[in-house]
Amino acid sequence: MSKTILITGVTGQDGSYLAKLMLERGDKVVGGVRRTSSDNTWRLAELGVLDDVELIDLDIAEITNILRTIERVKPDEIYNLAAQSFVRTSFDHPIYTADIDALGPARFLEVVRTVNPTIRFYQASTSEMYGKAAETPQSERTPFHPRSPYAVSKLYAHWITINYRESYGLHACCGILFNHESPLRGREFVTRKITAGLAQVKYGQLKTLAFGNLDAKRDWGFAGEYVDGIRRILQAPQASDYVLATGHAESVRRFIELAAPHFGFALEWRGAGPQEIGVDTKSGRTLIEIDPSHYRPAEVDALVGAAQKAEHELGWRAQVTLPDLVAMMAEADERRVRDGKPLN
Ligand code: NAP
Ligand code: G4F
Repeated sequence: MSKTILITGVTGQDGSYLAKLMLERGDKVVGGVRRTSSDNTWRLAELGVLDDVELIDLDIAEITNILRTIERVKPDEIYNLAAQSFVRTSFDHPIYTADIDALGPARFLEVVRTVNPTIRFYQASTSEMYGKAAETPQSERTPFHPRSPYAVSKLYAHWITINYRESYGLHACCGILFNHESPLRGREFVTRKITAGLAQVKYGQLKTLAFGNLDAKRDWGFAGEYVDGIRRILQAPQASDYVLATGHAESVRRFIELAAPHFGFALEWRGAGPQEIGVDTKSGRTLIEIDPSHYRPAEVDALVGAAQKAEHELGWRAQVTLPDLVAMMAEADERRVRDGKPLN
């Protein structure tokens, strides 16, 4: 039976892929968009679903906006993907980040409890909550040690979601998702910064790229298949929380090494620390530099997830490997730059 799905953050990477998936399944998709002065629906357009999603004005900072939206839309399921999602920015805007990332979900839960407690609610939790990780790999049972205002805010959201489930019986679930990327990833995140940046260097639009900590390790998967995991989490008969991850981690350095050949570069690292550079040995040009302003006040050194619970209970497993993901992103950015299309 067709359902009505409300997705917050529908203009983001995951929101766009999830909207497409739900539409393909025959559901009605209502997407929340916050008021901005420029159009940011390019991801929905690139996936070919812009005309099929009902876009509504929804800022999760505003509880009356949430209340009226839920009363009017009458969703069967809510996927709360909206967030100030950039970890580095959260150090400069900790209070704002808490307002959106911690209190935003709390506002939703309070409205759901009041208006219609049968609505299913999904909260976008994050592997960043493990931070200075107590064990490797990280599962649903691993203790949390958040290392940024973003992660601290998301940890509040995680526990308030569980609290409303335990206190009021809401069907409220958290997906603890490890990093997932795609050609639709925002350009401030390191993977897309690498593929879009190398494309621009290749076509002479940029001279060099500057990065922070090249040795941080992340468990990178493909967003297009993680949204199916998100959907499955909310369909399980018993509300619970699940890790979604590939189970493999690589460094930022390795991601750059995998991407460089797609643009015809033969990369070699020279020097160490903030003086380290990445050189294209074919041309002798410096492609990569270190800019310490990209270092974080507190770093998350390495994350790798154990998604066995999702595999056993939901039948979900990550399939796309890191080399395939890098190739997909590199090809998309090469095409955009070569054809003079916006990188967004
Ligand atoms: P994203 O591309 O940054 O998208 C975030 C979305 O939230 C955008 O649509 C943004 O709108 C919207 N938003 C921000 N503030 C809002 C507000 N006050 N009211 C309403 N909407 C607002 O993030 P993503 O990668 O798709 O991630 C989706 C969710 O999963 C986020 O909650 C993120 O923290 C979480 N998460 C992501 C990952 C990952 O690796 N991608 C991993 C774990 C968890 P604009 O378009 O106007 O900016
Ligand atoms: O790509 P990032 O900015 O992603 P980060 O911090 O892991 O956060 C992303 O994944 C989380 C899931 O674990 C989400 F919850 C969150 O919303 C977001 O989607 O940085 C990855 C790593 C970091 O260790 C960072 O220090 O890359 C390192 N890095 C090195 N140089 C850089 C850069 N990150 C960025 N963004 N830019 C750099 O120049």
